[in-house]
Amino acid sequence: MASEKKDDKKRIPKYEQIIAMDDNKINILILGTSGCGKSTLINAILEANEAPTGVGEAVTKEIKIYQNEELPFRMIDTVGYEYGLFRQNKIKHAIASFCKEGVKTADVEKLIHMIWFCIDGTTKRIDQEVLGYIKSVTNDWKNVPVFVVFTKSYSRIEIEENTLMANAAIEKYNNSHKKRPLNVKEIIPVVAKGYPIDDAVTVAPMGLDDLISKTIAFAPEAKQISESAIKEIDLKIKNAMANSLIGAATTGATAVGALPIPIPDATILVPIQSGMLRGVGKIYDIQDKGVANEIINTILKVGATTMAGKGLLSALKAIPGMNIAAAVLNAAVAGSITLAAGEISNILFKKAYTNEIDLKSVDWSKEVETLFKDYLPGIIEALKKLSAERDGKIDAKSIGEVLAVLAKTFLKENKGKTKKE
Ligand SMILES: Nc1nc2c(ncn2[C@@H]2O[C@H](COP(=O)(O)OP(=O)(O)OP(=O)(O)O)[C@@H](O)[C@H]2O)c(=O)[nH]1
Ligand SMILES: [Mg+2]
Repeated sequence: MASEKKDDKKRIPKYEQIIAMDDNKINILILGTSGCGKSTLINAILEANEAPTGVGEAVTKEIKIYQNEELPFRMIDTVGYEYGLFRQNKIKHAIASFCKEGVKTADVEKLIHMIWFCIDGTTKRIDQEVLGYIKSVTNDWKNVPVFVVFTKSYSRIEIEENTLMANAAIEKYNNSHKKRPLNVKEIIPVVAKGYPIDDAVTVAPMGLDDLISKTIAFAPEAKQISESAIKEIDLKIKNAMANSLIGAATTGATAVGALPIPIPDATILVPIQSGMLRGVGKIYDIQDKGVANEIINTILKVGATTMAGKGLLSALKAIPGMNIAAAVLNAAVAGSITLAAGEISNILFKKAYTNEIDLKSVDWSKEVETLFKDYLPGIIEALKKLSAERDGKIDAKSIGEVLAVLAKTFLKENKGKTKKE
């Protein structure tokens, strides 16, 4: 039982499963500079809902989740942004990885649906740098909706001025970041806690109801936006995992290929390559083992024949340095085929995972062939460049290094998407 549970945790959930786990609460990441009043706001909202105080569950020192039964949303409190590089990076990193964690661990309490970006209403400034901070910590949550919350909105004049200023600052930011603008939906002034002006006058709390009701009204849209972000993040994570597996197998195959042993290379490479391909299949949750095995065998077979048959081997042999030693050529062949095979499995299994293709009915053997023709010349081109840079003095190690860099390039190109032919 215990081991079952452990296995369950290790298994990467499908984004559809994550989305289906919906528990009707939305999660709000609360960001803002230090001392702007984030924690005070959270306390005020919890108390307005007659919740016991101190229900925060510490996730890290930097992040705490607050919730109660009545509220249809969770508030995720973060330590404020500060103008010191060291603290800033630490906080940035903690929040950015928190944002990914929900998808990685299928923890609904950690999926981000929207942001309350708190600004101290008395400071009368919004830095472009701070706006960039919101974007950078939520980099993966594309289009995450933002409510700007002006805390400490003690006076009417400030409220009016702040709203104008916020609109101008956001417009300026979005104009200079057209590709990744901030998706600001509301600007809401609040006073979370009474503010005594003198013995006789205290500014009463205000704006909390407005903030709560607008948040609740926006929840369905926020959920929809986050669903597409979840899918994208999930694919990014899987793509990164697949590529690190492919990179390692490529390096391994290159090294094995360079060994001066009198066994046909293909035989020694099969365990490395099929292990890699099975691993990629597992990452993309390919359930049908029969189909997966068939595809893996096809990839291995087609890889070897394409390399040999399409003039690629002779192209490889023609590269200065490759023909010096059989070991170098073998290393290049082994590494190239492994890398291409890995990338092909990454593309095919990813398409199956996102239901773009049905592995059972699609003519994937043809697709495998096409993909090999796409990938191998590029790989050979990279090796040619390496040889030219080093005046033909190349060895198995440098080949392994070049292929590893190439694997990373493919990772970027495939980033969360399937390659369009
Ligand atoms: N009277 C009054 N004081 C407030 C209000 N909001 C914040 N403050 C005060 O401002 C100070 C900072 O508030 P916090 O809620 O701790 O600020 P924070 O954003 O959580 O700060 P960090 O956790 O450092 O990021 C505290 O002394 C609060 O009492 C408010 O609405 N009314
Ligand atoms: Mg705080």
